[in-house]
Amino acid sequence: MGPSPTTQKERFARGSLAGLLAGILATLIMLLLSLTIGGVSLPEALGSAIAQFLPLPLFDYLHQTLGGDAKHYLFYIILVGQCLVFALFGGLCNLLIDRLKFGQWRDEQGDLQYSVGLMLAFVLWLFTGLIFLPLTGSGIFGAQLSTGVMSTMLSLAITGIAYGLLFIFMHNWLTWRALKASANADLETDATFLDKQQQRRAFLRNGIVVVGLSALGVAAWRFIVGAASGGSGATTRDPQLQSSLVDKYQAKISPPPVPNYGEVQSVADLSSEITSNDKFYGVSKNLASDPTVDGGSWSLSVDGLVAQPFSLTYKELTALPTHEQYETLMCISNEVGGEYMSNARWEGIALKDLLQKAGDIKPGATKVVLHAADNYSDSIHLSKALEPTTMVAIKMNGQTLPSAHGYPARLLVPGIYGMKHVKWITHIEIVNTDYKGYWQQNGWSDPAPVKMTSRIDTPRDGTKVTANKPTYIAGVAFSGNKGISQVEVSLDGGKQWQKAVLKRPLSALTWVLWEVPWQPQAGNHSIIVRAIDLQGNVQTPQIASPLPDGSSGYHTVSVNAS
Ligand SMILES: Nc1nc2c(c(=O)[nH]1)N[C@H]1C(S)=C(S)[C@@H](COP(=O)(O)O)O[C@H]1N2
Ligand SMILES: [Mo]
Repeated sequence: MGPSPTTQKERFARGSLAGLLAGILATLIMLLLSLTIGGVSLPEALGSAIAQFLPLPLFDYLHQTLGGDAKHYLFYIILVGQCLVFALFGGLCNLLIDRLKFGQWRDEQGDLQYSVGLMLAFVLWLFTGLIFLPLTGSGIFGAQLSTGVMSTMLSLAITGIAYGLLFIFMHNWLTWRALKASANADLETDATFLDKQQQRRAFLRNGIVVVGLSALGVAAWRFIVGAASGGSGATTRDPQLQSSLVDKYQAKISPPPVPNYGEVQSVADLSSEITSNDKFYGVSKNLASDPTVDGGSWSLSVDGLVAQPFSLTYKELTALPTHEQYETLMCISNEVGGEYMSNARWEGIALKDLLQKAGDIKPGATKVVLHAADNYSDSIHLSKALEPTTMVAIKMNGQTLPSAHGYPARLLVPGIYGMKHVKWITHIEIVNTDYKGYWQQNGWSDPAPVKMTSRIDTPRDGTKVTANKPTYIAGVAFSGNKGISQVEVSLDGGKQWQKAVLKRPLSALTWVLWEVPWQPQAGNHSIIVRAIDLQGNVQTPQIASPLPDGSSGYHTVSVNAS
């Protein structure tokens, strides 16, 4: 046995370990570049492709078990996968490099030349740009991404070169360590030398096992923690109760109930009527990082089937007349009783005013498409676009629209799920086709009207309350742009319903806070809530999961009073 790795296995193992270490560092560099100068993020590109092509039932299952965190797990798994691919590249490189006859790649000690690293970088660069990215639907060198071809090429080159050079460094360092170890071993007996060899191999194997297991462990831990905290979104769990609710269901009450407006006591855990910007729920398709748009160079173009296409700078947009409105947003993937619902005071320009600036709309136009800086898009019907409450918002609760919520501008389209409230808008296009947006290509509803929902904020599910002490059952109810006329609570499995007091809502487009005083007797209690809109439509007890057009069913919490 010589000092440098001689067997194929040893070469592959050393190359893989060097590749893994270099790959972890290169991956960090890639993420850093993507966060700072807007370089390409390969895990992001692959993750989007996977999310797009995942069969719907599997997507729905993952969404239900993992909730909104699903995309983060996907991202972590892909990150680990990327590091393993880097390891594989390193192993193969170390195995195959000596077969290239047109050069001297190694010195007598077994060290690799740095030119090998640059070659490796070039091969990886071509592979990702010409094969990997096109396969994920991102185009040659990310031509389809908002990142742009130039930054993609550049950031891939930096990442690749960093990987290549680090790989050589790690490889040679591992060789040097092995040399040192075998030099020591030469002084000892053959038996101990063999031991050392075995130890080294065991060390390699253990290293890989440890990395793999810790990744799995982190994923499992997050899974458990996520599942435990996601327990608020529960409908009735008792099938008998559920079928009796469905049997007794009366879809419409006419005339509609007169709202019982009054004073709602502030109790712990009841949502505040206006959600502060930092507490407002956030959802986006982007796995790792949302776009940060520079307002100075940003512009918004309005074109398509209009007489006079135009575009506006941020300054020009914000100089237009604005109006204010309160509106609650809810994500279409919100479970019954879920947290993806918030309320804010928005300020912006009516979309119809912007469209008017573009002159006559050409005959045949049917839809308005909103394109965004993160390659997201969605469409609304022209009639919806012309409603006075459909706006391009630039402020949220009196502040400039925060980056996470769509700076410089986002769409608000009341009555429709959050999905169509396109953030980071760059381009508004009037079309005569039945355009399908990002989520519609995944099977989610296109009209996507908000389904009426009500949520018990307090008491929380599975908690203990004090028996015989006066308290409140309270929460929120929301029905898009249809308003709420009544909220009812049942403590006896839906036989009797008690009317809640409603806080007069801030607008016709927001949720309503509701409350029922309660003095629980000792024992277990199951609390069910339902709402009725201003037209007399009663919330449906039929249980539906979010895919494809929003969840339904009655939110139910169980508590023990003692
Ligand atoms: N550009 C862009 N806009 C987007 C999304 C996105 O991924 N990209 N996600 C949509 C979804 S699914 C929802 S629920 C809302 C959430 O808005 P918020 O994060 O301000 O609450 O934004 C919508 N607008
Ligand atoms: Mo959403």
